[in-house]
Amino acid sequence: MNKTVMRIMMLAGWLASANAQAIVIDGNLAEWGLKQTGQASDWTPDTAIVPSARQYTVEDQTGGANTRLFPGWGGQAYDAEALYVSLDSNFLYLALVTGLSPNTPDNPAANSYAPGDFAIDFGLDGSYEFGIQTTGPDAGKVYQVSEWHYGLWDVNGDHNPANPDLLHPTSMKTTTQVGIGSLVYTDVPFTNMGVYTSDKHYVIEAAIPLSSFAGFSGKFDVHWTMNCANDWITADPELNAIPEPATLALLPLGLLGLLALRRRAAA
Ligand SMILES: [Ca+2]
Ligand SMILES: [Ca+2]
Ligand SMILES: [Ca+2]
Ligand SMILES: [Ca+2]
Repeated sequence: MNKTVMRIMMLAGWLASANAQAIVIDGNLAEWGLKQTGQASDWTPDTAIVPSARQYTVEDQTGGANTRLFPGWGGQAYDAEALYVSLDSNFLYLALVTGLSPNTPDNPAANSYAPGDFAIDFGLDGSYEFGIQTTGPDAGKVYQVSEWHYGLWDVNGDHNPANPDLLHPTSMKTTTQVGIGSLVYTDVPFTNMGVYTSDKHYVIEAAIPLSSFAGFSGKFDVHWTMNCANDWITADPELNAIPEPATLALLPLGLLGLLALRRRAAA
């Protein structure tokens, strides 16, 4: 093996390892730096994984069904508690902690609402172009979304299902699938995260290929709520450059071209 080939292989290996964060999609958030010690600091992520404060939000609340979360009620059972976003050159990683069990029935007549989907707004302009399914057999699939379902509350936070706040989409209505990631929504709760030590928490952890968002780049907003939109949570990654798939595809060709030139020069 000549030196040029060796160098290119080393470069390829470095590129691969630079992409490989230690995030495993298993519903355990220890590698994000999150803890279960009964302290407020349990919610603070590792800055190596979540480098910017804009990439995560913590809104841990507590209380029974009559506790207001804003805009709606529901207490811990409907609490959207924390959302964390991490990116490398190939994947968008999401970690959500919530009091909402994935098995919560969707039965508005009984005042029960199932989890919604992740919604992604490129350009931070209030239009959510993409969604990630969080429950059921299609969990982890990524869709371009032309219509969303919405919750029970209007822009003033008043109960008004006929005129819901469009900035807080709940689940996807009309879609075209554009990608598939991996997603785990744990159904066995844990306790002792944060200061409300007996409250039960569930986790959604996901890895979504950036190729799903072909043609879109720039700043974006990740949003999640449940089907009533009683409590919602967002994070706004600062990263400006979601690489265009074309750029990624050209990279190996560029390396091959370099190799060919070197060979010709050596001959
Ligand atoms: Ca994990
Ligand atoms: Ca909350
Ligand atoms: Ca909570
Ligand atoms: Ca948008």
